[in-house]
Amino acid sequence: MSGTRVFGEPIARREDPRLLSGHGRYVDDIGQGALEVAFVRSPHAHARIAGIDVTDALDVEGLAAIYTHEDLTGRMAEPLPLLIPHAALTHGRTQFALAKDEVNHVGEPIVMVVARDRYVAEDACDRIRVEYEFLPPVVGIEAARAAEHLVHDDVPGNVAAHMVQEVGDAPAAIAAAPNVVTLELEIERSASMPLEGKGVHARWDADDRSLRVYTSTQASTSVRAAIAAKLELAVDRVDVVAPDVGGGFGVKIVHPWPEELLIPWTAIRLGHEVKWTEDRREHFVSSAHERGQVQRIRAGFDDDGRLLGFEIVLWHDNGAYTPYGIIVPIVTTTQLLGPYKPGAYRAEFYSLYTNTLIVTPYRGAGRPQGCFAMERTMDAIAERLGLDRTVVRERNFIQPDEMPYDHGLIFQDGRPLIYDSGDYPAALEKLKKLVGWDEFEEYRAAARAEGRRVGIGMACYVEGTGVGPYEGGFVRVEPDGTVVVATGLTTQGQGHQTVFAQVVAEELGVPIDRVVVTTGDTRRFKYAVGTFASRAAVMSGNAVALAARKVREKALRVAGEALEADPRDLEIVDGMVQVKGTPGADIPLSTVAVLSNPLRYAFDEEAKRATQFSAPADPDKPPVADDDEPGLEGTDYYSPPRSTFANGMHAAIVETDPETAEITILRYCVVHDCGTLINPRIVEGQIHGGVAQGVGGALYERMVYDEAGQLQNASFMDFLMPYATEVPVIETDHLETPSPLNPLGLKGAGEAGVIPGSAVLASAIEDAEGFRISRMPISPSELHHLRESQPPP
Ligand code: MCN
Repeated sequence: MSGTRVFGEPIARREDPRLLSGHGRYVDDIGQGALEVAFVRSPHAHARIAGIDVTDALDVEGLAAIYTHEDLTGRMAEPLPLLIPHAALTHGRTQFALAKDEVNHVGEPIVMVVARDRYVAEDACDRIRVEYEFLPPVVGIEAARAAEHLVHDDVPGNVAAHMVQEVGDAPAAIAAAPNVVTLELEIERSASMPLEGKGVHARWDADDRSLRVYTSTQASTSVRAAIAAKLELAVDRVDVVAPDVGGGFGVKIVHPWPEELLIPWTAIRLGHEVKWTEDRREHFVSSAHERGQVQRIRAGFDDDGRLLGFEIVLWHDNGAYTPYGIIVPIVTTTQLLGPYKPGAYRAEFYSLYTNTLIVTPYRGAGRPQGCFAMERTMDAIAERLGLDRTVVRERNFIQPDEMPYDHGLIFQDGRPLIYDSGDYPAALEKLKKLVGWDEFEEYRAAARAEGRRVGIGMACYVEGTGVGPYEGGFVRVEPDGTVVVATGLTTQGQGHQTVFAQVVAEELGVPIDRVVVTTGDTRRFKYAVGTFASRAAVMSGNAVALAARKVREKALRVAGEALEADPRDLEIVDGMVQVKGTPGADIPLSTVAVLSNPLRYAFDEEAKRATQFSAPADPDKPPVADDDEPGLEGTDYYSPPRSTFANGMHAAIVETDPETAEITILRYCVVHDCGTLINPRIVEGQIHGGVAQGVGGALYERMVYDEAGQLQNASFMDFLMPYATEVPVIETDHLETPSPLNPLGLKGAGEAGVIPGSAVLASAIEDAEGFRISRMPISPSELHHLRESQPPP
């Protein structure tokens, strides 16, 4: 597409032809001559390592090296860093890159084998004997709470963190309320399944003493900092590149993974390229999970359904270690408030160790659990008072004229929890219209007459997006007219090559097909935070816009000198800098780039001809000020005052089979507000992907551990994900309330679709069945058992 009006247009993703035709370049496509790594990982959930015997593996042909914890030196021998410390995390624990004395979950790496290829490495792994002394495993929240056994000897009660946040006196408000509901809820442990697992490739240049690492990550700059620190190298000597990344969904945030340190460490040691590619079973047992939470809620409300006090205690399963701190339960307890005023509020959580895989934020990151808590409560209040579920919600909404709305709590980023903007009543109206809420009873009656069981449900959410501290953007106009854009955060399928090009094309007034975007490459942009928490649009979107504005300003100044015009009289249209209202008085932006580069000008006859009319004194010297910095380029950073809060509402109509209890989604409607839209098509794609994961989390996906801590469904044969056939057609409507916090008015969109999945489907199934749904996911057989356990009417 050409033309310069591209911001806000639903243009197709520019990266797709390349990716969809198999021309993506992933870590495993890099370094075909590299040595390859396989790991001996713990087959036990909890054990002491009594000995490791590698003798039988040593004569495997093609073996390059075998390493255990004893071989690790310097800071590599220390535990991995704890990324987000928090005062409430009194007992944070991280693992060693290779287990030292003890293993705490199935899949924990113990021995690293490097060989000619992966086959040889795996064969050698098979010959290594690890002697274990078994310890009792702690599996699941109940066992962790009972604390009959401990995951870490020095962590009493298995409690990594205990935290309370409150505003007002919720217990007193609830005690005084005329109506109270209590709920016991559970969301099971699950995980994201990116098409591409993790992968790392490292090359050490001994002459240059520099390291180049390719890794499938969401945060290449963090990986770079971690490698430099752990391997005791100057940051300047390390480059980390995230090439094409086949999905991340949060699981690739943790930096560094053991493998992200071990592969570069080995490459330096062996003086050879080394790589490792995670296989699917490794992804199941040694990447990261999330979701698992048990919640107890009490809510007090008046006779109109308005909340007077809300109290939640939750137990969060954080797995064996806490590399990512307690971010997930903090997100749950600060974002479950949704679009509502809760009255007095008290949230308390326990983050518990179990002998299962670690937890890192998975798309939604604690919000699906929070949304489930609040939205189940809203439905329970409606049921208790015999009110329509939309009416109860509406009565509790924060109103548009109450924005900005300060909850009096501290958000996950340590700043006050203040909603910046949103119009929840308008969104609800749109949703009711879209799904036909008011006509549903008619539809239900007709369905009932045919012996069908149908239900409608809804759920709302508010999502803090665009967390800081900063993100940067670089923009340069090349002498051939190409506009090079770089930002340091990474891309895993969000369409950043398209949206950042849209932003810059719009700001600079150039055709979008002249704009080329690079992300996630520390060679191109050094300082960045990463792609998570739906922050790229807000952070890098605004950063590249600010950088482009700098470039535009300079372009107008330089062109003004060349055209002998006041920059204020100039505009850039379709790549031409022109004097407003004076046809013919123009100069291509590419020529302005040449003028900004005196050396290049000296060799550019065309540029000289183009600027002849300004009669330069020296024909080899561009007609621009001597003291201007060379180059038509600019760098800028965007740092938000605080997070911006996107919001949305989903409604679903389901049918449950009266005999088989099969659950079918008949309709799925979304109203979403992420402020100004850069690209509505991409946002809808993001919502669709999120809804698919929300449907998965509500009806299919869970991690099934047995009592010994063995993951029973660690393959795609047993871990059920929705196919396209199970994902409903998603009907979407947008509302755009721009954020007042950033120049482009953006809020994030990347996680929205997944957040209300369990809440909305529980609401709809409950409506179809007439009894409370308290635990998700729910399968047909579980629904059947629930039916059987209901008291007779
Ligand atoms: N966008 C827009 N207008 C807005 C807001 C967003 O056009 N007002 C566009 C953005 O420019 C971007 C996309 O929508 O192209 C998502 O934007 P944003 O909300 O900023 O989210 P991020 O780009 O930071 O992506 C992170 C987010 C998260 S946290 C997870 S998890 C997730 C997700 O994105 N993982 C994904 N979407 C994913 N999509 C794919 N294909 N793969 C993943 O791993």
